Amino acid sequence: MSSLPKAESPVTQPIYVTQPSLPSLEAFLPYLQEIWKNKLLTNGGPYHQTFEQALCDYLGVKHLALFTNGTIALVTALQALRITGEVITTPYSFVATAHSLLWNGVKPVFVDIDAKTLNLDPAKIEAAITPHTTAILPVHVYGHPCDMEAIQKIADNYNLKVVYDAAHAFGVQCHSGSVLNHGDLSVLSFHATKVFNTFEGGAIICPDAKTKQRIDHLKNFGFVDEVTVVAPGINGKMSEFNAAFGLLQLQHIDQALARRKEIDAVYRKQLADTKGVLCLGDAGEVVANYAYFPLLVQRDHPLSRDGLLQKLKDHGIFARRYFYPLITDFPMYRALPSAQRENLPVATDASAKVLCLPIYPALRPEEQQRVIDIIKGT
Ligand code: T4K
Repeated sequence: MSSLPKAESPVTQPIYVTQPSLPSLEAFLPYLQEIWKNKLLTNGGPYHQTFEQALCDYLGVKHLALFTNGTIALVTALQALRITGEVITTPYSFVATAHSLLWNGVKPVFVDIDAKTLNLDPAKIEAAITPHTTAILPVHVYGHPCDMEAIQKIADNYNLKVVYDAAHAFGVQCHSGSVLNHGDLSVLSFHATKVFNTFEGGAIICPDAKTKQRIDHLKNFGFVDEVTVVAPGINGKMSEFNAAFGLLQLQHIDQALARRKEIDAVYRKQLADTKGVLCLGDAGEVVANYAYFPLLVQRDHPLSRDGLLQKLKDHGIFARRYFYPLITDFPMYRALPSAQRENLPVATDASAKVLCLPIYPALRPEEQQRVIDIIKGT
């Protein structure tokens, strides 16, 4: 008996939560030829320089330092500001957020999130501040901006630094322009799964040239010149391959964001009256990036969150539980007093309900409809 599909049954591809947008291979070839010609593969080559400037222009920021990935950028951002002691952060994020604190020998203090945005709740920050607190590390989860005004007010009152994990927030704008201009530093990720990708990559947005210079030294082992090392820096440099790819990707980003917006609108429209599911609203951003589509599966849905996840999987659709487990459930964090579930009821609840649905430019309308039909139980 043959296990091949019958001729009339369509062969369906798996549908992942995301898929990187890629330009045509032919379009990338001239960039590769240039790299081959220059023989400059990394350490701040010509593409690196051009890409930094192009990103500043596109994002509406003054200074930006490219990195090999978002995690090393986060670690370096904290190092650059000489953060020590305790830092207030969210349990509802990718584990790299809290890991960046441990890599700096800093103790994370977890604070619960806001039920509407799933971002760090500013109303709960003050109670967690101790004489050892030096900074706040909030995350613009799913690209929805934090309440940056409230966070900055607290930081100013207590003389704390603010480093935003903006891994999801490429291109997001609030009333005052790019969200990336808030806080002391913001950190982007250009990982393959992000709205804008350079295979792997990341960046720190810096408020001034002096801070950028310090960060540039730190990402190059601490070298200031050939014979001077000023700090125990790391190798966080972006290669010419990734920078060249990023430059090419920038040409297509607006188109990609527009397609994401359409997909987001279809989900919202079709799922609005569906029993047992809630679509997360925006957080007041003026320009969104539709990086993720989080759905909160309620108790009155015929299936549990994990039941729905499995049903989708059975149909070749790979939704993801971003963010389950909570960071505070991982062994290196769970013994901390702030990691206890009683301290984090909103995050615990969201983590049990969330399911991120497929959203990426190449998602075809009929594929999206399949996802919707399964959720609606039709
Ligand atoms: N802060 C926050 C808030 C973050 O979300 C992240 C990263 C960071 C910091 C750290 O930034 P980086 O150091 O990564 O630059 C993914 C990503 O690896 C991670 O970058 C991301 N957050 C996190 C939310 O998601 P996984 O383990 O879920 O990825 P994975 O490999 O299961 O991929 C998900 C789906 O995407 C796959 O099922 C298929 C598709 N995919 C993935 C890759 C890698 C592709 O189609 N092509 C690909 O190349 O962590």
